[in-house]
Amino acid sequence: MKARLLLGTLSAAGIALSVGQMSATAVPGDGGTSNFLAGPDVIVGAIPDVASYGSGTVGGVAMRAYAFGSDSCNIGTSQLGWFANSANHPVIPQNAYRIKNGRIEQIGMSWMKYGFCALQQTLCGTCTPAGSGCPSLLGIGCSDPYTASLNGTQSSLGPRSKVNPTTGVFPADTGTETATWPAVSSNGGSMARRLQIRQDDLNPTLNTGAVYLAECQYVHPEDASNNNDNNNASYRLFTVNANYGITLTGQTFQQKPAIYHYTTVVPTATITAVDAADGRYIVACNVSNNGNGTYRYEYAVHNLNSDRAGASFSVPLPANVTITNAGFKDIAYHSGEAYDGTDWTFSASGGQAKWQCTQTFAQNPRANALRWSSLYNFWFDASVPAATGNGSIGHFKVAGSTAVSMKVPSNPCRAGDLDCNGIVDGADLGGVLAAWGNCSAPCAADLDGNGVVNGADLGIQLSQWGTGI
Ligand SMILES: [Ca+2]
Ligand SMILES: [Ca+2]
Ligand SMILES: [Ca+2]
Ligand SMILES: [Ca+2]
Repeated sequence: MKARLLLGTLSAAGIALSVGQMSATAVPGDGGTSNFLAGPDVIVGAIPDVASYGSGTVGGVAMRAYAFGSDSCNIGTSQLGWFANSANHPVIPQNAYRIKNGRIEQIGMSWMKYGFCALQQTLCGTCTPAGSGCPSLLGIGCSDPYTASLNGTQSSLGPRSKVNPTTGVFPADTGTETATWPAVSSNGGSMARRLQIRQDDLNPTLNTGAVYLAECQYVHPEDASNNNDNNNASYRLFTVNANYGITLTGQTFQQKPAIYHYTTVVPTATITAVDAADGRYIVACNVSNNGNGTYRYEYAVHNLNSDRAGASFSVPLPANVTITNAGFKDIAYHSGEAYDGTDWTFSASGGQAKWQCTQTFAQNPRANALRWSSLYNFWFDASVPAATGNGSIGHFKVAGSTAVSMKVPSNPCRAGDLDCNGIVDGADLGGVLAAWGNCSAPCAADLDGNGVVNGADLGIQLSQWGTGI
């Protein structure tokens, strides 16, 4: 279990400024999610460039492969290990997301780049070098660049399943270890291990108005053991041209994953960071009026670094709320990463709408859990507008769940609807008339709560007559 010291948005921004992150391609800020900076603390300072590896067919689907560069910084107070072919260096996954039609979804993921030695540069301000050349430590305040071509080098990309994202522990990438990884040649060729995105998810004619986001994350055992691992993802916007060329645009948003950009594009959305016992989830939610008596509920759940992972997502559901058009979207692992991809099932009963992984950890440790550095979508239409309530992320590797404050369907039972069926009608009127006169609490018909059922209560009820809302 981790104890985390959370800083407010203002103080976190102040720290970012103090370490000089106002460079040309970097802006400070983490939405208040960063930790105290004692010990080594690696972040992604910038996502400077992109490499393209053409197209291929994976599982019968036209796919494109890319890699993003990543400049990391040690903004902590001690040096960070960067020993090649050991268990003490960063591992670096990349992701791509798209915000379109009110939804943010993950459209791509890569394997993890295994780090090796660190240059001692100054992207994030004053650097105290850990040595000359490319030593096996990243000095305090120093930065280390990995170009896109390095992050796209297939031989130094390993499976995500090899790391515990909570502790940052992974096996050393010795020759013996890397020989166990699924081979490039039989798992996608030039597409293998790299950031794969479906061609249709990028095609400009199919994605008018889409906003695209590149994300890089560093995982490191020393950063994690010092509880500095909630600021390890950064993102940057990109555009796509008709030839599937990618251009990075604007500044790198440091120390927060791409899901934080959702509210920029969808201003009515809310974002909530919640810490499970072993790691952090970020939940985005937006509710919009469909204009036909129903409301669209959109949820995106991002697992930043929980090894226990998510096995279900549930939303409380008051009686008499009608749910339609429920949906789910995950992201496919690839290149021989041995995770199942079966979509979660949906049910609406027993007071909750719930999506659930089809297998438990005991049944299949490789089942389709919501694992670290990935984002799944959940949505439905409901017959009522939103209220604030608690959703729940059920855990995969252990029992239990984590509550999330978010928008949920409101209770349709309003004043005068004595039988709470969503409509005020003669049945409810009968209830008020039957209770006419003195009425001691609890008395459902005493709508203004003054101890007597009379014309005032009747007036309230008549004002609510019909289906309301
Ligand atoms: Ca960190
Ligand atoms: Ca799936
Ligand atoms: Ca009623
Ligand atoms: Ca009354």
